[in-house]
Amino acid sequence: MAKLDANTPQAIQLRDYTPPAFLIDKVDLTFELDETQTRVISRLVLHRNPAHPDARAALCLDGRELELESVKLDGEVLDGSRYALDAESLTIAAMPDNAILEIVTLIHPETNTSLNGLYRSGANFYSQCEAEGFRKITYYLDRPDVMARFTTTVVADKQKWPVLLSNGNKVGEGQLDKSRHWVKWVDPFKKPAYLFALVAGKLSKLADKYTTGSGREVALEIFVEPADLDKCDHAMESVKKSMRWDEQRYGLEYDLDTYMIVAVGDFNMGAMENKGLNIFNTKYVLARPDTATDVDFDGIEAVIAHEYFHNWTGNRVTCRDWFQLSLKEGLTVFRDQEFSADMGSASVQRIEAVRTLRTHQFAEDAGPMAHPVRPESYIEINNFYTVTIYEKGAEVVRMYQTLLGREGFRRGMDLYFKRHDGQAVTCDDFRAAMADANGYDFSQFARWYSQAGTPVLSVRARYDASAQTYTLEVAQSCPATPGQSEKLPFHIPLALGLVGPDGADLPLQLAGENEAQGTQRVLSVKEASQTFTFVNVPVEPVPSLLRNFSAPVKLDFPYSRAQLVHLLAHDSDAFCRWEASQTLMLEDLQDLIDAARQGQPLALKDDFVAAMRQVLANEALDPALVALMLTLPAETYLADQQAEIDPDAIRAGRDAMRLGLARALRSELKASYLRLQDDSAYRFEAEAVARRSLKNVCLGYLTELDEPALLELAEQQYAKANNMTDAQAALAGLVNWAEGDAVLDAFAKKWAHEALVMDKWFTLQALSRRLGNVQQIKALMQHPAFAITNPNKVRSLIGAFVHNNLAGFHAADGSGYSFIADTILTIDKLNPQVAARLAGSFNRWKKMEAGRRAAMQAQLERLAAQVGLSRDVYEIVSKNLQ
Ligand code: B3K
Ligand code: ZN
Repeated sequence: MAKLDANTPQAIQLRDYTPPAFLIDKVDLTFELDETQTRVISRLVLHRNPAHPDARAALCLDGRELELESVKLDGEVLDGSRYALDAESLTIAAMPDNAILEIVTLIHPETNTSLNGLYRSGANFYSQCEAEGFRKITYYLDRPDVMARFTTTVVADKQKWPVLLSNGNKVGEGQLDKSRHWVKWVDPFKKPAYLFALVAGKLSKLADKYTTGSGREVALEIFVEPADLDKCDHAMESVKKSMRWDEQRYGLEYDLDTYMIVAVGDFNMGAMENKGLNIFNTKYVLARPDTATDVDFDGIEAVIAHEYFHNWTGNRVTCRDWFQLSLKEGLTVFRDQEFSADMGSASVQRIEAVRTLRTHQFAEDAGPMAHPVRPESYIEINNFYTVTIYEKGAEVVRMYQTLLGREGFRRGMDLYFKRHDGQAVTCDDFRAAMADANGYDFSQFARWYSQAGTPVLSVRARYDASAQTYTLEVAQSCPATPGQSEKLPFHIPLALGLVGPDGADLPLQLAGENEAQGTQRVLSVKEASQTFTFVNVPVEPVPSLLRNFSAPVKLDFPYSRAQLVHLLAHDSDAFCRWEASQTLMLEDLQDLIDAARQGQPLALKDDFVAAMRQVLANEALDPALVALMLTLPAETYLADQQAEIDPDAIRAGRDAMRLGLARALRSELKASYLRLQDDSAYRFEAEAVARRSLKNVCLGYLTELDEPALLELAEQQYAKANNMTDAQAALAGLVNWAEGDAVLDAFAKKWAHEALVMDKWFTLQALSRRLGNVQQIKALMQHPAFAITNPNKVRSLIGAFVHNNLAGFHAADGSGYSFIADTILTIDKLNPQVAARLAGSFNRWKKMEAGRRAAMQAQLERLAAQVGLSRDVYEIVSKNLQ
């Protein structure tokens, strides 16, 4: 492991938070853009912060990779003796209480491969400042609790960069000399530097309008490369739906005259909520039926909504410090989930969110990077844009709503905005608003923010036929996580119903209540163990627990198979119905995995096959729900259920279940597949999406069977598909067979010039049983469509392989590990954020069987010994080795 020396990156601690020594009222920026260098002139109006403990503190501005040209304090040029400069800061010791500081720096966006700060993509300029990218543009107090009013003037060659954009409203433009023009932007809202944005280039625009509830007209503009202008309609519709929804649900209106979205192909994440000028990965803007799948259309709608919703939850009210990241991210994910639930099927949306949480966040919470929703320390903040901050954070916000009801939650939101508009605040401030608006005690609830790990909720039931009582004994515990060995009880909302023998919910009356109150209740579980007794229960029910997944916990209840089959058939809660199918499936999968490990024959159980047959035959069910019930958990999720991971046994067990179901249900699958055919034009509507999803799940099973006639079904579907959903699904079934090669070639020829479609082509191969191996991945990295500098390409090929192809990545010869370590080292030099995400592929190493564990450890130690590792990769590697 790396030695601790002066160069070892140090952790930042929440407990060290101090208010800034200075506050900035106004920022005037001028950018002179050019091919070989960009000059940034910054004029700051600042004053001493009375809240800072030291009234004579120095001004210490953040800055990295900047060339300083000059500093002027109140009009006077400072010579080098008046300030101190190092690799990360510019410090002025002798500062008046009020000052105007003018700083000129030179930067080099053209060589900036980190895609953080100002950078070039193609011939255009784009920026990304969250979390700490603004310090790569100019010296500044680059922290979210410093909120200032920004004015930005951009000067550039008019031919090369005709479109010049920044935050806020455009207030002027003109010609500077023969070749150069300028545009000036004013953002009337104060904001932290992480929300600053600048875009310059040759871009085409899709324009539209939106009238807010109060009658103000907002110009909507989406900027893309000219070739992509025909793929923006869905994004534009999504913007309008989001605006309408936020007005109706939360009474929140947009606040500037223009709302702009820019799409760029080189981008580190999904999108960024810069004030008035959102910058998006092309993946979350561009869609045409023939280039994008239903999943893509859905993702675009959700991410557009997410970034738009940030305008209030993130921008108008922002975070005091980066430990509070979930204040804006958890809340905004919750808001986009609720929006998506209203746009399509709420239960399908909920099940998908739970699946993501379990597959990715539960894994994170059980590994070396486990951290609370409000972390206590970090080395590199970019490593903390995690499923815990986002998805578990959203579950925490959802629990307020589950406990308070929708109206109570809205009262809390209203108070939050009333108190904190224009401020940088903490998760505790949000919790206080929820509590105060409702007179509700959320003090114990605070532990959801401070304790990491996934709680286990154990429930045991007792029916007393003579007393007609049904008693639930509920106990909770939470495993140790790094730095937290002991956990205190959480405040857990447990939503439940009791399902009678006829399948109907029974009325619920708790002991001590005069009469029954509804058929579904939310119990507040607060103790380590607690008992709830229902009275007047005439028959023994089957408990339907954790309805709609009311808390991010693991439920432990000793259901019999017959009880699960009963819930699967009758539960009025769609989530619990799906959950029953998953529990049955998981039990049998585990048996298959164990059998595979012991070299025993792999056979499915009859009652399980019968239950799946009934699900498939039930035409009254939403086809999307049927599709979800027939979908197996991911290999990685299965891995996380094992005491020790044997990737080959998991692959063998999971494949056996797919093949077994395909064989047993061959005729039903084929009949459903044929019944769900739809030759009409593509529409992105819940019903059509649901039918396609079930149809393609059926095709997936059918192509497990190595029968020419069934593979032909997939070939025909590919040939006549009028949309990418069907084309991709057909190809996914074919890539596991030699028949797939011709189709893969045809696909690559057809889509060579559509970057996002080629990403799908890479992923299909990375996940294929037949092609997903190191040798093939290395060969694909030489393909002309691949680029190691492009995050989408790295994610779709290498990321898909190491994160989602368990058996391929963990090949017994260790080739996956040396390959990924080499790749991390190469990419770390270019883009540390992307490299660190790949390093996460080591997070399961301690749970692997001995041979792989040793091979992974060797590669981790090799990485740790490297000189000049970024702090991003260093943090992941060192925490893995702890
Ligand atoms: N707030 C951005 C994420 C920034 C990531 C910085 N490494 C996107 C979002 O959550 O909306
Ligand atoms: Zn966000």
